[in-house]
Amino acid sequence: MAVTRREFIAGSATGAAGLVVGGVLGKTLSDEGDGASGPSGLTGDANSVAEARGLSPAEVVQALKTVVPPGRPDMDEFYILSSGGHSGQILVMGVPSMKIKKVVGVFTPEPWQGFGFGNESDGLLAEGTTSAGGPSTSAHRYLSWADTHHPAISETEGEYDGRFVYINDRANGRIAMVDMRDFKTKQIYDVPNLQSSHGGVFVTQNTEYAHISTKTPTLIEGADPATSLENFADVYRGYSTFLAVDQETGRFDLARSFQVELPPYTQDLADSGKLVSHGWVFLNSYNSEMATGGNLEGKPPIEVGASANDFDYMHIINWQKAEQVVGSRSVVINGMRVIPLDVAVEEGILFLAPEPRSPHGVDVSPDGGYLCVAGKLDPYVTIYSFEKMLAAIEAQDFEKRDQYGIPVLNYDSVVSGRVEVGAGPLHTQYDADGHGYTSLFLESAVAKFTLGEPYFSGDQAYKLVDKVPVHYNIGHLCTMEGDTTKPQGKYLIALNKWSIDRHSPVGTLNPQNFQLVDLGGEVMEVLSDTPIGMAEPHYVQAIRADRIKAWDLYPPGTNPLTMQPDPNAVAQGEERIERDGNRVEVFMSVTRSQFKPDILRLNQGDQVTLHLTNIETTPDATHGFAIPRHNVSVSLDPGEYTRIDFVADVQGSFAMYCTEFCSALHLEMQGWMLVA
Ligand code: K7E
Ligand code: CUA
Repeated sequence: MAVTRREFIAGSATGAAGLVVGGVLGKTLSDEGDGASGPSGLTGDANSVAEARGLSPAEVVQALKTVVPPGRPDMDEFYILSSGGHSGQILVMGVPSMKIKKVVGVFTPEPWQGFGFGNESDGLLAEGTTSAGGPSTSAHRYLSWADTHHPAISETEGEYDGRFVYINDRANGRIAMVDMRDFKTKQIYDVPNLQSSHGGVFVTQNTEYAHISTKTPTLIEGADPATSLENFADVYRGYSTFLAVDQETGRFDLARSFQVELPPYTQDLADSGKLVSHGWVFLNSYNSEMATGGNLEGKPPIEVGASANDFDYMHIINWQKAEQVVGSRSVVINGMRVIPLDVAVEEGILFLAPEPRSPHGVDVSPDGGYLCVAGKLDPYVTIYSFEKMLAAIEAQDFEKRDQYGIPVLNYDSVVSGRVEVGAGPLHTQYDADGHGYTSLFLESAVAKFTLGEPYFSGDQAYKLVDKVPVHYNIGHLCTMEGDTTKPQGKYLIALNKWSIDRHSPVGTLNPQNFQLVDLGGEVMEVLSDTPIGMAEPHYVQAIRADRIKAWDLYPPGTNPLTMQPDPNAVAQGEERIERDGNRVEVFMSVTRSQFKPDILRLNQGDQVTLHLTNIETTPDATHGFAIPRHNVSVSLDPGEYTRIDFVADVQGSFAMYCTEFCSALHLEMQGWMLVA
């Protein structure tokens, strides 16, 4: 029998996120029944509004759990940093509101941030294109798109510390670093020996390293591409890359970085050990068959070939050991120190463990003791024990060696439990109480299960305890800080690939659908749907809002690329134009509501450098700077310095202007560039 809305308000609804709604709400709402009305045309108290909008009691509770009222930003307890998929960017959103706070330009030009339109970010994008694999073959000067997949927030003791975030480019084997003080990209690194990368991105427990590995194996230097697929096992290799992190700047210290050579099994998702498993990393692979396709050449397609064996291999890498031997036993390939496969085996750096065929996620539990592997084609989550792995390694409990001589640990010796969760399991995250949450792609659901000791024992361990449907085709999921040593529980976000009927129609390309799921109650409950209208996000990490220490102003004259005052920045009164032959340097200040100088007199062919400094000291007093027909659009936050280089090769009069509506006289914030 349906509960009327009035009964709901008077009665009591309990729910999750630890909220109890009932008497108090009923009283407050009734007491406020003063007939206030707004432009929506809705009048009366909360009961009447709920009734007029046709909201069920459950929907009212869902809304109350997620609403962030005007002026109460602190009610978003968490930030999520989401990959922007093939937009190449990062999305920043609030939880539980699920409102988008920012799109961060990472690998793709982002005009509103002036990213890739004439300021130094152009250089950043170009630098991220040429260090490996040769220059871009596209018409652009640089690769101007990417497929961002896996963000990795920096960690201290296995907890997010809110300093940096790393993210990979699935398409081109690159990795970027974003500084969380200003949420801007500082470095893009085109990783040598990686043509593409997928799920192998994470940081080690204290951000000693940012890790990125190959997806599709790379053709080794000098091998003939034409015959390479016939000799696949010999001429292709995977690489596990450890990029040492400079703790001050978050940048990669390439002199201390290295790779471990891997067999060409198509390494996929990966995770870092933590606490008891600190010092180790774990990578799945899904094509130990080394199938290469050829469906028009009379061979099975890759999807069939890669699923022939019952088992694939988890790669178990001891990076602390690798760190010790890299100085003496590595070779340099394309500028990167590489520990060859045979050395990795000899030194006890690399082991394999069988895993049910075509695995997807491998996710380390908060205590570091378990690894949950989800099987894609297998309805189970297979739970490995790190302790058992160590014991098997020590006892040389190997079932065989693979064709490259890598020891394969005995499956039965390292698996501690299996849980049947449902169809198409992909990724697992955790709460603080020993539960795993696994996304079920084929079933469009999230399954919740229990881990073993020390969390659950006897019958209670390795049990499916709850399941909630999601809409639809979930890929990753994310519990709050759920891949760290300190999961926060509370909410889960389902990253759904399909949305069909969940949003108003916007044409034939549907948005992805983020669903917020409440973890606070007896059973999981979906609270909201959020369309992501700009990309297909893959992984998301959720960090407690109070861990973010973002700046609201730059110190005067800061160059965001260095985060230091730039020698070419100006203070008020230092504005000038310096000419030396056809070299022209302009030192311009930018403030409400003028550019100074506001007239640039140039000769055709002049080589021009504009040094722009926003001299504002008021938060949010951002200005833009655009030159028509020159593809120049920069954004200058208060205190920010940037630089633009170009050749004034077109005669004419060009009206420069500010692109941010910064003041009442914003339209007057303009100037002239005269090229004669
Ligand atoms: Cu499963 Cu790129 Cu992490 Cu997508 S990957 S789902
Ligand atoms: Cu500055 Cu508009």
